[in-house]
Amino acid sequence: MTRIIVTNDDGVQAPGVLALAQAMRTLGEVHVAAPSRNQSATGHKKTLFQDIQVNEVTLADGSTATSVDGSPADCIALCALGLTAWPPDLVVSGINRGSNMAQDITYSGTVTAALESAINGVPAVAVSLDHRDANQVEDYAEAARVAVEVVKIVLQKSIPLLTILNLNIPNVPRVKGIRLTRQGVRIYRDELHREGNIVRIQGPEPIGEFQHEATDIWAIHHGYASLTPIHLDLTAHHFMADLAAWDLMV
Ligand SMILES: [Mn+2]
Repeated sequence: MTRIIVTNDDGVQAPGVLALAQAMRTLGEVHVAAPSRNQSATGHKKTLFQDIQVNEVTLADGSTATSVDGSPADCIALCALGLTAWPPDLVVSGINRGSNMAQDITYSGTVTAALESAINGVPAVAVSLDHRDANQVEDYAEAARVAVEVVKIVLQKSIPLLTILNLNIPNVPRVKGIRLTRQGVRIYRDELHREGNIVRIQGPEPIGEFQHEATDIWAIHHGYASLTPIHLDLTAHHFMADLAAWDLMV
């Protein structure tokens, strides 16, 4: 029996994780272990030297889930340490409310939960639904359908060590198809809002490399699902030769 652990960063009661768990149940046995609260943009946070509360909770469809008062990566780290039966065949993280493309992946709890799984030797897929228009309802059904198609193949193949798949889906009734992409570049337009001693980061949606067809951003903006393999080796291999030419002496 295929075993899948489902997690997210929007919190255990978010609609996206329920949609993902229900979709993954068509492929195997699913255990949901997700943060008790919204942990979006907490990055690869690991809670050390601190107590973490864990509770069994009931989701909207009556199924049970493990609620962890920690980060998305904590959920997976705790599972890997024996909170649940480990290893599963796969960890799937999402469906996130909002895309995780370009540099977003370093902020994303959705992606970093998947990376934590890769650190613990289990292949993982991060799934995010692009959602830029606040007036538009997010539709997790199509994202769940695409996730099932990707996960079906992942369960038959193998992913290299310390590597995950980052899947983004546009908020459309039907995607045009799936594109294999590279991580694009986003330009954030954050602004500092200040009232006395209180500051807040906010601003319009980032802009990005719409013109580069090979990128995740291009695919999403053109109605395609985007699949990017990403890995934990952050070494800038393309800079190694130039750096060597610096003739550093110590
Ligand atoms: Mn999120």
